[in-house]
Amino acid sequence: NIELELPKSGSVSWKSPSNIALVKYWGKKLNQIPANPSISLTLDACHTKTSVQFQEITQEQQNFSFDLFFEGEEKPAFKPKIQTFFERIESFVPFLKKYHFTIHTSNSFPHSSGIASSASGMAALALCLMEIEQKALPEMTEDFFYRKASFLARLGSGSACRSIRGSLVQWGMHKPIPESSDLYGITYPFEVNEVFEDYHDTILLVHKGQKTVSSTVGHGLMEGHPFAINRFEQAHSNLNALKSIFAEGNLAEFIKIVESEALTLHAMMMTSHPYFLLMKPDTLAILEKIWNFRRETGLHACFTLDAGANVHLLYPSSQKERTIQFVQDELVAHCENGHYICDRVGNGSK
Ligand code: 2P0
Repeated sequence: NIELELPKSGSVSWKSPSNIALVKYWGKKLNQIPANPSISLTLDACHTKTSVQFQEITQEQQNFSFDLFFEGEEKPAFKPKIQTFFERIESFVPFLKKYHFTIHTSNSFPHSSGIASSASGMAALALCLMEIEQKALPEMTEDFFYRKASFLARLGSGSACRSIRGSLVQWGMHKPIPESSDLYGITYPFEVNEVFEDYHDTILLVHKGQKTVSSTVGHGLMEGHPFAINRFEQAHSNLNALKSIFAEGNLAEFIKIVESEALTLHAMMMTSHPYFLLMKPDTLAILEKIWNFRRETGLHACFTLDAGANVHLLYPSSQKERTIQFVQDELVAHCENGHYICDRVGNGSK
């Protein structure tokens, strides 16, 4: 209930990366509470840049006041998502109705490349709002700043709470990690072998169009799903198993968990009611080729999948040359217009 001393106007901007989950968030409860814990690698090249100009409005209006520009153009179609976000966070951001906001946002990855911008976009917007709050409360700690940014981002899009900081982020209550929370992401608190510090993710763009079923709908279909309880338990046990794998840099065991998580995510989609399928024939062809490549070379390339047809090819930086050669020789043919994006683990938002 403190009266904040806020500036009349100003401008803030943040750049937030995308992230790729190793243990997947799939299923949620009310208020963006995840049904199971997840963990992700923060990316670097795939990011959203957002700037927010704020101008005090004299009369408090009935509704939120904002304009939204995406890559320079006004985008009314994107406004409802921001409107919903503002409604969800209103009670935590008391100045939200005191300003008119002009939001400019752009992505480093091509629009409709099949790479979701909700994680990076909501993270960047949440950080912009936190920076405005910080102007009124300059004594807030860095820890509080980032934790609340993650908390707000979660209310925009669940996975966005993992896009605030790097490089391995865990979200969702998990007993062996006492500091873990359903409300925000935390930097993974246990030992992480240096091999993961510069892990690479080459994103193979199999299908750039709109998905047939949104993630939000997919999450909803986990309610009453015949395999839900087992799946949620499995996420906990995979997170447990990853502890020594991260510490030791045991890539063979890492691959088993990461690929199984990706396939389980899609198995959940295929066995929900109604059932649906987001992989394409080229997705499966790529997975087969990755398995062959690994068998033939003994290298550690593995895949993971998001809620879509694109494939994330993960590998240690020391194996980059040979793996990129493989991508060019064998996988590019399965990508729409031959497109793929070379990304790697990053340090979080700036
Ligand atoms: C994840 N995904 O852990 C999982 C795996 C996609 C596949 O979180 O409804 O956009 O906004 O909370 O975060 C995508 O779902 O869903 C997602 P909402 P979100 O990354």
